Parts: sequence; structure tokens; C-alpha cells
Amino acid sequence: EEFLATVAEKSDGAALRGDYSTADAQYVVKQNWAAYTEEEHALWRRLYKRQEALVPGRACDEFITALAALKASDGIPDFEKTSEALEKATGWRIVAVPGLIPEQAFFNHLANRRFPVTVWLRTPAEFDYIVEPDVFHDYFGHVPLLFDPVFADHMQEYGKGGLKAMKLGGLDYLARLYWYTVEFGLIQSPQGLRVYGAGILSSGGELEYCLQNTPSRHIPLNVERCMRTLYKIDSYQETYFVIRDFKQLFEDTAPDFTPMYERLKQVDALPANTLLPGEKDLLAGS
Ligand code: HBI
Ligand code: FE
Repeated sequence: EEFLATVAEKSDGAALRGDYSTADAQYVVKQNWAAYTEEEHALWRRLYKRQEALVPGRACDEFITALAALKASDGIPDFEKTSEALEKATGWRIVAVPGLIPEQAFFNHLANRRFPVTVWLRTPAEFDYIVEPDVFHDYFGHVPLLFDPVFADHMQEYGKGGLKAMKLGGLDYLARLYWYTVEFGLIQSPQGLRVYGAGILSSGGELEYCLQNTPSRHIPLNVERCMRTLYKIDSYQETYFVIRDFKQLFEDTAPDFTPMYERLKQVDALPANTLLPGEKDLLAGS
């Protein structure tokens, strides 16, 4: 209830979407795949088609390969079938949830190699933009990279880190790291910058925007710097943090953040458009 109140506040008094009445203690529901309408499957196909066309040359190779193997272009996928394939690949499963769930439950799922995927799909009017995560964002954006062994291990570490952060008063900081990596992260490739963040991968506009030389910055990921940085939830990001590879993400997320949280509590947060002395936009002049 407290959680629902918090989210309702965040979204301007609007009620949280999704049906929480049948959720269990871990906020898991039945997907009820047979209940999706033909209109919903058709909207999924339209969303999928647009994103699929934008992905080549923009998404990282790991995402592109896994997405193709998922064969999810025909309609909203049956989570059970995906879970079977995912479990064989990396030991992860996906669980159906009504929408945003409390942090404790969210982190607990990740720490146990379960990824929560929202069951409902946006309306046609929300084709380009949606505030809360829906099944298209959660599935198209997040599920493919769970097939990558290193990324999959990193997500589990993040879940464990989240449970720890809740006890240490570090949740705001860890949430910023999640935002700038799992949701809006870029990765270096021999061919140039590529996208691995789910918030970008499931967005028509930002997938094009984020790799261009725009007013937004593209800087190498430094965890403490990232955790200090505020983020935008209602516009394109003003800063993108770039990793070398998924191994860096795993190694940077695994340490004990207790001392870092203590240092961060002593300093002010940085605005989303900060460029510190010595930092340079990796796309400047391109
Ligand atoms: N619940 N379903 C869902 N999906 C999320 O991405 C999510 C959540 N609850 C909490 C949460 N994210 C955040 O608190 C963390 O990512 C930081
Ligand atoms: Fe997400």
C-alpha cells in the first residue's frame, strides 16, 4: 500500500496501471496469454517492426543475435516458452508481474535469476511514448540480453546489490547506476558505440538520438560519478555512460558499495547535463 502510494505520487496522482488483485507475495501473477486480443497482438507487431528496423548498426551484437533467436515478432510472446529457452541458456526465467513492483520484491527476483515482465501492453495512443514499463519495454528491451552469460550474471549481482543498498541507505545511488546502465547504457564496439540499455532499445526516438552528436554527452562509465548523477525520466537522457564490455559491468557492480555510499552521502548530486573538468564527449567532433 505504501508502495502504491509512492508510485501514485510519482505519476502525478494517477493510479498505478495493472491489476494487482491476483498477485502473490512476490507480486507474481499469471500471464494469461490466451486473453490477449488480436488488436493487442497487432499493436505488438507494429512496435516490434519499428524497433527491429532501427536495431542494426545501433544495438550491440549480443542483443541482435538473441532477439532473432527469440522469434517474438508475431505477437505478444508466451512467457513460459521464453522461460524454457532462457533457463537452458543462462539459468534465468521470466515471471509475470502486474506492473511496477516494490523494490524488495524486484531485487529479490533478480537475485534469484528471475526477471519480472509486466503483462499489459500500452494503448495505440502510446505507440511512441509510455511512462510506466509495459510488456513491450520489459520483454523487447530486457529479455534478449539475459541470454548473454556475462550480462545475466551482472543482473543477478545487481539484484543482490539492491537488497544490500536498501539496508545501507544507498538505494537512490544504485537506482541511478541501474538507470544509466541497464536502462540507458551504451557499449563500446570495434565499429563504434552501440546500445545495450533497455529503455533505449524499446524506444523509437531515443535509439536514433542517443548515438548522434547531440547536446547530450557520451562519457566512459565511472560508477561513483554515475551514482552522483541525477537523471531525466520524461525526456531523452542528457548523459549516456559508455562501458567497454559486459565484463566491466559485472566487475563494477560486484564490489561492496558501503564506502562509496558513505562518500556519496557527503556530496551534492550532479545535474543530468554535467560535464566535469577533464571529461570529454566521446562523440564530440564526430
Ligand atoms: N518493478 N516491474 C518492475 N520493473 C522495474 O524495472 C522496477 C520495478 N520496481 C522497482 C524498480 N524497478 C527500481 O526500483 C529499480 O530498478 C531501481
Ligand atoms: Fe526497464
